[in-house]
Amino acid sequence: MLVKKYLTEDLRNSLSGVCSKCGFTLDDVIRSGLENPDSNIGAYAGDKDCYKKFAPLFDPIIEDYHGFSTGDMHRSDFRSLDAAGSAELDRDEERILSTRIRVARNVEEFVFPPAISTGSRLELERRISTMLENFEGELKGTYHGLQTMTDEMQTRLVKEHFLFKKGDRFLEAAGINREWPSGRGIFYNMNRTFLVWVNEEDHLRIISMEQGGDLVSVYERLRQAVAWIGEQLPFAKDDRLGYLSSCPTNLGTAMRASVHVKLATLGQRKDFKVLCDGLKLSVRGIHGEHSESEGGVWDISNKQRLGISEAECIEVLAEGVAKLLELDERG
Ligand code: ADP
Ligand code: CIR
Repeated sequence: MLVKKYLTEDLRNSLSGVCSKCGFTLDDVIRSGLENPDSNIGAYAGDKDCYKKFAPLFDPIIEDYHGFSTGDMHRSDFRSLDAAGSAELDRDEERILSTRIRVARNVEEFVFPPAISTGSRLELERRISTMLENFEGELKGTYHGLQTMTDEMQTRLVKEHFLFKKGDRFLEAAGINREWPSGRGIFYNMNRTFLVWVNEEDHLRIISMEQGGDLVSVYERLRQAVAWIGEQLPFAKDDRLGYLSSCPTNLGTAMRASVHVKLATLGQRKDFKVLCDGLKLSVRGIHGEHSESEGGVWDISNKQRLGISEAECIEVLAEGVAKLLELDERG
């Protein structure tokens, strides 16, 4: 756990008594790690100010996870992708089953989910859902609040990879699940290729996904939707750290581009995760974070989100997955 690695006794003493603008203390920041000793990171920010006030803890964590040091500046470059460029993936749908790209966003004028009040969460839900329901064309869709959704529908949406799961213990300990399910929900278009999670780990998780391995198509849909949403709801952003998220792993581009890929042979190797780490890729199971693989299918995504551009996140994924497929074939 990175909190354990970097929170020395001296640092703990120097940060005790420190409080962010929203009232977050060191105990609040590290509660998830304390309650879940198997955490990878163990820290969450209650607001933008946490990344400043608790920088002596966040900075080494950020450097360890993203390879981004205190002298570095993040530059977003959510430019269009060239279909003939290095973002092309194998189109064999037997191997690349589906592609999903999401970005996390928080709205500038509200504190982050670990610290948000009940009233503000509801106000935000109202503003976001009203805004989303103005989408036209391919992105046109409907907002479904969790509170009025049947259990059957919720279970089905989770199983089909569209909706977040209930009761994540890491988020629970961070205070993110308070008053669940009030103020949470999901927006999606008719084809379920464009989705927005509202008030889960971040105010917004903006998602584009589809079957197969067409990274460019998924990326372009997301790029347009994010630009449109950002015009209406200014996002929390920092000159050095880029877009700000509750969890330090999502800073910068806040982008996780993933494929569900079948690696029947390679996935069984003991050094599979180490090999992926070397390719700057993260490995998750078939139902997302903290889940297992099924039938040799893995969720492979870019690990680094900060200090590289959006386009580079996609290139890292495309190159890494091509390498994994090649190694899998060799057996
Ligand atoms: P996040 O990506 O927002 O960090 P998770 O790892 O929990 O969150 O994943 C959320 C959901 O998205 C899960 O149901 C997961 O299976 C699904 N998912 C992720 N990548 C893909 C993909 N490439 N194809 C289909 N579903 C995916
Ligand atoms: C943890 O610390 O493990 C959780 N809070 C999730 C952190 C982000 N996910 C990850 O590194 N795989």
